[in-house]
Amino acid sequence: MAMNLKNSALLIVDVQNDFLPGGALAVGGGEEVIPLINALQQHFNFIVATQDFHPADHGSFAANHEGKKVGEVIDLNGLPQFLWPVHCVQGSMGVEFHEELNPTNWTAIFQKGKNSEVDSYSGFFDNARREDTGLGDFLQNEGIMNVFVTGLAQDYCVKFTALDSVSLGFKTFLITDATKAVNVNVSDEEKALEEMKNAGVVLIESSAILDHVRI
Ligand code: VGL
Ligand code: ZN
Repeated sequence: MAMNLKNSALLIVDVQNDFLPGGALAVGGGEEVIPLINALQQHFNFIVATQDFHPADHGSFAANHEGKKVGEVIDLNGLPQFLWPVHCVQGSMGVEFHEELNPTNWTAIFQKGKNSEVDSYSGFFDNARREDTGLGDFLQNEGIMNVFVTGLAQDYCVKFTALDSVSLGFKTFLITDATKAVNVNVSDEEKALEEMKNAGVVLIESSAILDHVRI
């Protein structure tokens, strides 16, 4: 019998083909989070997914800046922008959620990165904090107080989603084994953990939820 965590939401960040092995921006070991996230879903009655959802002309793609390569940093409308390979383009296979990820109990999907002029790592706001996806109000209106973050990539979209979640007043948990980092630099994962911890994100392992089956 599954325990349902009251006033709690499971947030599944960007578990999309392009962030998984064979994808355009594959996160090493990314596929390992899928069975864990599916198991975790049994313990939540409120589940929300985010989806990186770029137009083909998105400003975060190196290919859209003449002479620029993946890994270079440019100024994109006033913000430093790390340049990525073309990924999660609307209408492509890469933008789709992995077929083994179970979407049957999702309450909503929040798409981000739709504005070509600004990147959007967090599921709540774009990187300039100008536009809001509506996720924060949605969770608040549903009486959610605790947010459990999982998915890809730990050092980008997961981190910024967790930090924004804290800043909006949600008690925020990172389920550390249900996320994987890109690690553009070797220590990015460690740094991201520190940053989240320092901001007030509580780090837990999936076993804390999965082994607690009393109702
Ligand atoms: C992501 C880089 C670019 C992510 C999205 O989902 O972590 N990373 N776009
Ligand atoms: Zn992206």
